[in-house]
Amino acid sequence: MKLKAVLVPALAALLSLAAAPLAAQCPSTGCPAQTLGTVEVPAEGALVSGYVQVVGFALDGNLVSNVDLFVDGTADQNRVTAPGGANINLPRADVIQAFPAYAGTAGSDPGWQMSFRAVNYSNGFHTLFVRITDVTGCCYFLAPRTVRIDNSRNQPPFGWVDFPKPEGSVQANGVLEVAGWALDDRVVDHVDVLVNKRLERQAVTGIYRPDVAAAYPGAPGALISGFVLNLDSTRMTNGVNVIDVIAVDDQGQKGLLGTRRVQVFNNSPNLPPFGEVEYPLLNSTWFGNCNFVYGGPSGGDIVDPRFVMWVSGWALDTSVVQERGGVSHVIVEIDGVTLKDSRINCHREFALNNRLVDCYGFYRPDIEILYPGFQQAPNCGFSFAIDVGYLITQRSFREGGHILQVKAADKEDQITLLKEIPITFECSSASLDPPPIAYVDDPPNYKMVNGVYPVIGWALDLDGVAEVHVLIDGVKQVDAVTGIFAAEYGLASPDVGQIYQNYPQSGYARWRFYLDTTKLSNSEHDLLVEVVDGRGNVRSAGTRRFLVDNNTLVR
Ligand SMILES: [Ca+2]
Ligand SMILES: [Ca+2]
Ligand SMILES: [Ca+2]
Repeated sequence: MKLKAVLVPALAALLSLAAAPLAAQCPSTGCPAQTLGTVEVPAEGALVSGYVQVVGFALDGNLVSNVDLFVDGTADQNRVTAPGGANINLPRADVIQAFPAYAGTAGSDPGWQMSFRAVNYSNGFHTLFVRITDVTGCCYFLAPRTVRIDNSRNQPPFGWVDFPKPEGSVQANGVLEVAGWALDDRVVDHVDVLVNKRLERQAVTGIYRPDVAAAYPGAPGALISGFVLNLDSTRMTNGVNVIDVIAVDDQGQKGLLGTRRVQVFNNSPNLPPFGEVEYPLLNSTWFGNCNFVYGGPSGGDIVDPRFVMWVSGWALDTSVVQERGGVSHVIVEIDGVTLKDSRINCHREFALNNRLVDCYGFYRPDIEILYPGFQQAPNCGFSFAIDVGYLITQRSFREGGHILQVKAADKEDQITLLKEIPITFECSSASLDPPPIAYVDDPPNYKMVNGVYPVIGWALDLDGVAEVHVLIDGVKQVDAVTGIFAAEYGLASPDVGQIYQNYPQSGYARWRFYLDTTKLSNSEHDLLVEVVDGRGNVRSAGTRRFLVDNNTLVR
């Protein structure tokens, strides 16, 4: 916590720093008499280059609406922040602890953060002025800060380690996620993750970070500045392990992004599997042909191959006793009744061109990238084919609501419920409107999103897809880029086309929707995909849960 270190002296000097009355353009009457705040970073007289982070806090009791940075003067032409350029209203529990009178006021999240490019200024001393404006229009400047710019320096890469959080302990399933972002004045070449001062691996870089892009508007790489690496913590010793994350630029210049001391506590002899059910979405409708004459070509449970519904995802396992770990099988249940067990049901399905179905162990190189070194990666995918017409006509499941459960078991028979998915069964022949099927590729389930986020997915309907709508918590959303209440539809989807060959548009079923998450609260939300089909039927095609956090730059 870089900020905590500078805060103590800053607070001591604070009362003498507050509110220099420079603000000619702000109203002077009816404004709070007392204002507090300071520029915490950079320090007075600091030598800076590249992207210069400017960080601090401000309190006047009202909600802050704008924080602006000026260099070498307070006139409009000295202003360097773009409108909305500063990240504001960041929680700062440490500040409120020091000034408890402001707890519960509208301005009780007093942190702010922004940046400017040193290369826009000459070498030598420059003065930074920070103007705080609150929602009532009152404004004031914080005490100015002098820095020395040296543009001949190659700035070391900088950034932040979001996970593990400071003072964190590792989850019981043995996965230690290391994630954050890194930027450089030139280019970040790679990000090294060290465990106990020894290089463990390079992280996967290029992860989408619109929040970082918002805070560094002049940095071309900021939008894809994220990195992630998942480590198998069972390979670490129990007790405190030190994680260092170091970014390296193209000149070999290194920057320490953060150090985390994590308590690894894998005391159970065997840890249960973990993973994700990627398909279907929550609250999907599964439909089948209930008029088909039973007795499919293979005599199996796929009767009408045009109406196959899929359950897919991945599962991995860790184990303290290495040789006994590993996922043994994956089980699909409806309402607690076992439907499929990959150990028993994995087979080549004649009705689906001899495709392997109901199996665990599919190749998932994308998961191996995120979980390198885990046993069974990359062969950790599962996929089950389900014919709802068969279930309704032959297995006595009723039309209507059911609960789908997907479980993974390891070789020691430790079983994890990966996910529970409410699902509706329907006979497509009973209604003249076969329901749409859809998916959200990004964000994945429970991902933290922020800024203007491009939501990507696909949608199909046997009647054709006319429009795809995105609803958040039941409210239809407008695309932040196009201004239209519908997603852009018709992008290439060769992967979908392969699986759903009998659907119209299946090779061009992908959609994209720019969701402005800054208008949503920082909490959990439901993203519902609604499809208008070629005959004008409007139906929901499933829900994705995700988390909005537009304050992820909080230090
Ligand atoms: Ca550099
Ligand atoms: Ca295990
Ligand atoms: Ca339809």
